[in-house]
Amino acid sequence: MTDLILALDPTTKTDAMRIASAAAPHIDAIKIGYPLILAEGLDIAKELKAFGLPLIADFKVADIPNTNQLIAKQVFEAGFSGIICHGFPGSDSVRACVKVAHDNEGECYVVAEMSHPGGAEFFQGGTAERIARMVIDAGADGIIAPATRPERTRILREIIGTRKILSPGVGAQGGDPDVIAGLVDGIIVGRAIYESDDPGAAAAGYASLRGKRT
Ligand code: 3DU
Repeated sequence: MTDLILALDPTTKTDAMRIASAAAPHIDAIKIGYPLILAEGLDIAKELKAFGLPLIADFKVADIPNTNQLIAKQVFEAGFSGIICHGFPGSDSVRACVKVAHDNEGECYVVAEMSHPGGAEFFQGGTAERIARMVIDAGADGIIAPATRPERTRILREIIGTRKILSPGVGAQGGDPDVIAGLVDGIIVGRAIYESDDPGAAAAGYASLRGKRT
């Protein structure tokens, strides 16, 4: 199954709720991060829970293990079902997030390689592959890998096996959903949905891709 995950990055509660409401019937999860949380506070998570969808906290947590676990506890207490952390701080930092996630029956995803052009500067050259291997050892639920570079995501799939891959970069960043959907477990789409005049129709436009991965 390939899920459609809405990256809900508008910075007002009014916009976030309007867009989430329109898109909800056509998506499988909502991902929020700093733009919305810094504008509206963590409590927005409780309101978004009303749509009955998994809620992923994209904080790209990247600190020492103790700070990571303090952050992760706040995330799951706020009602999230998943957290995204960075892998480069090391396996102990990742394990801290994984433990809190699993203690709360949630999931932890680790950024292996980023989707923007600069994402190729440091994550390539073997780093993303090492992070993906570490993710398996650390017991995390999956990785974040780029829709903008499907050839890289294909390599990471070979390493990660049946763990999940969630893939941002479709739409505004130029990633082709038809190419990536068959490779990953979830495509993450932000601006192509939330900047649309009709976010419901924009989300519905991805219907044929949901479930593409067998
Ligand atoms: O480019 P979009 O508007 O579709 O948004 C993509 C979302 O995914 C956005 O929230 C961004 O912070 C997140 N993301 C990436 O774009 C790339 C990554 O490597 C990791 C997360």
